[in-house]
Amino acid sequence: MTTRISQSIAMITGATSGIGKACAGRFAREGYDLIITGRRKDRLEEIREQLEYSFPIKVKPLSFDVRDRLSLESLMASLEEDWKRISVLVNNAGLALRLDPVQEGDPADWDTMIDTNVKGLLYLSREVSRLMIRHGRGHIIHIGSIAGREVYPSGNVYCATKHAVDALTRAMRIDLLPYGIRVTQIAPGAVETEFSEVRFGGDKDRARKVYEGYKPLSGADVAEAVYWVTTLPEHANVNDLLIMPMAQASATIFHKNKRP
Ligand code: NDP
Ligand code: 8X3
Repeated sequence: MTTRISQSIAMITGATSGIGKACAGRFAREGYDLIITGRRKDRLEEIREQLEYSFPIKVKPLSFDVRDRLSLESLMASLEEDWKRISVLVNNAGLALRLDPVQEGDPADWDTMIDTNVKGLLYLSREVSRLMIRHGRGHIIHIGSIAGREVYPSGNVYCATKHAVDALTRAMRIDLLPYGIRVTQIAPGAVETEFSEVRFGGDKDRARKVYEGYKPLSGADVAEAVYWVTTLPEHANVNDLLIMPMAQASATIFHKNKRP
């Protein structure tokens, strides 16, 4: 049976948590139907229930690992035609693992970061940009990072993946230019999500310290920027947007005192 859906569909990767989950809520508020992705099926299902209960929209959860190209391709191919009319893709799924100088780094962590943040983004962009070309419209938004502008001590491979996201944003903008597909990068500074907990292998205390003494961005702050770039007139595009907490001046310079 084909589900009847509206014309505006946003596909958001890494929607089970943090920035991606906030983006799902933000686009839902505007009446977008959503394809939400992530590996954690139970969370996707909860988010689907909650958003469909709160807003008059349809939500399709697609659970896959962005590193698994074959599953990703087959899931995308199996989407009903109506769901293939994706107008906004937010390439958000990503992670950092540990903070180690390169000589002490674990190549398995490097593989995970490169495969997720760079190759996963590419695999999905390839599939979705083809659909957007077929439908003659679209907007691809990459979640980059201040780590894609600067490097910081022991950030080596994570920073390299976000520099790659920056390069791919610019390269894809050129490739997709003839098709009227907008390509934007939103590059946040510190955002309080599960990011640091993941980076520090589940160490909640160490993760909490990253955000102590200042007010970090929230997922909702970033989602606001993501949604805003989609609202500009069709002839205008935000190529790149760096969004930081007021208390952060660069990757490593923070003004820390008591959290308001
Ligand atoms: P979270 O850890 O809260 O969310 C990360 C999301 O990515 C989860 O939904 C997770 O879903 C998904 N994900 C991770 N690996 C995979 C995978 N292999 N396959 C599919 N989905 C995956 O962190 P954030 O919300 O902070 O991170 C979102 C993006 O923002 C990342 O790209 C990150 O690099 C970037 N960023 C974060 C900043 C921050 O300070 N927090 C600052 C700048 C950029 P699941 O585990 O269910 O698969
Ligand atoms: C996440 C922010 O500064 O930890 O991209 O790299 S940072």
